[in-house]
Amino acid sequence: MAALMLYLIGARSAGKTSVFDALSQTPAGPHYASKGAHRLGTVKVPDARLAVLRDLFHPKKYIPAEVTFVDVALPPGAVGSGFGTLNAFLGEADAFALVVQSFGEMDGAGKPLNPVAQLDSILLDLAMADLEKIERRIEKIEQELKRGLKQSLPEMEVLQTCKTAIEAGQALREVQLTTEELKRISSFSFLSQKRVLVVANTGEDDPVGEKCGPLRESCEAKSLDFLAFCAPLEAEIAGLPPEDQAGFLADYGLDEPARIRLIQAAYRTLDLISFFTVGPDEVRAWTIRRGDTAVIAASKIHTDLARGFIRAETVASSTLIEMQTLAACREAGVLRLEGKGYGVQDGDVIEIRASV
Ligand SMILES: Nc1nc2c(ncn2[C@@H]2O[C@H](COP(=O)(O)OP(=O)(O)OP(=O)(O)O)[C@@H](O)[C@H]2O)c(=O)[nH]1
Ligand SMILES: [Mg+2]
Repeated sequence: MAALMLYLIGARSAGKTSVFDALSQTPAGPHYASKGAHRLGTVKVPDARLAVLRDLFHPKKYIPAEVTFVDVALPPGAVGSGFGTLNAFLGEADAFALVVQSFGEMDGAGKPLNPVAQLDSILLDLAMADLEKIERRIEKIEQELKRGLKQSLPEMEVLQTCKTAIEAGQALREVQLTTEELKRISSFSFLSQKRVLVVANTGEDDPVGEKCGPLRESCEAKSLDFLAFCAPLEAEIAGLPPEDQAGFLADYGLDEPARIRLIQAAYRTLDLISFFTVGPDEVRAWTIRRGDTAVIAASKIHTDLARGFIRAETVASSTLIEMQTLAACREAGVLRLEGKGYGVQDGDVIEIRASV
């Protein structure tokens, strides 16, 4: 699967670039790639289960899952005005990390800071960009209908449902659509349909976001994941040699970097889960979508494994960790033989049996 990308969005000066910098920071310096004026930071997804498996198998190679953050170079004024530009720049995102300024007194526009209003305004921008697209498409279809062309009627019905929802203040991700309906609008890449992780960029005086109550509640009401993240502090932590990090965290009353939670939350927001393959050569996490089947999982490893798929030998990583070895799992009868249609669970350890 091509790397799934979480785009950082938010109001002017909310701290998008600072969050990106903190995520890309390593003790050896920042690590990211560029795509035009956009910056792409691919980071490893910390996973305690995978780390334990590494300690059990002592593999030559250890490969965690990855997720990519994008600091989009939007033209000045793109957020809060031209919806067309938003569509052009954000359509490719798989999900959003919406950074909300939660430090200081004034926002980037020089007005008194109001994080809840800032969140609502960005969410509204996304919905309005969709509405504009929907209305334009509906007009086109109406013209077709006048000429007696009815093939787009089913699409029109879905678009009307979406339009009504947005006008009632809903995001498209909240609208219940059937698989068939979703398919009819998939090519639009609607922005308010994408999942959103809200990142409160807090001040250094509030690293855990104690002052973020109203924003937190607003996110809860909207069923959006919420996370407090102090970008400059996290950048500093990530830049320290590992042996110095614990002491630094303790000074701030933190038990682990928020960066870990942010990356894990991003992975969940993208609706991704991991399954693992283990052995003396390699302990590795593979990324699939929640609900993907065993044969899709096999295809991630190799197309031949999907083609010749016979069975997926499967055990939950928690069980393997308890029993220590695959042989012990097999003996105890907890190593299951699953077929092509098995819905892979997050943290499954899988060995594909295939005729190749
Ligand atoms: N005090 C404080 N300042 C911050 C924090 N995060 C960002 N800033 C400052 O806020 C300003 C804007 O931060 P950026 O990270 O560039 O924000 P941005 O959202 O990328 O801004 P644009 O891309 O210009 O819209 C910079 O001067 C940062 O130093 C923070 O957590 N605390
Ligand atoms: Mg920026």
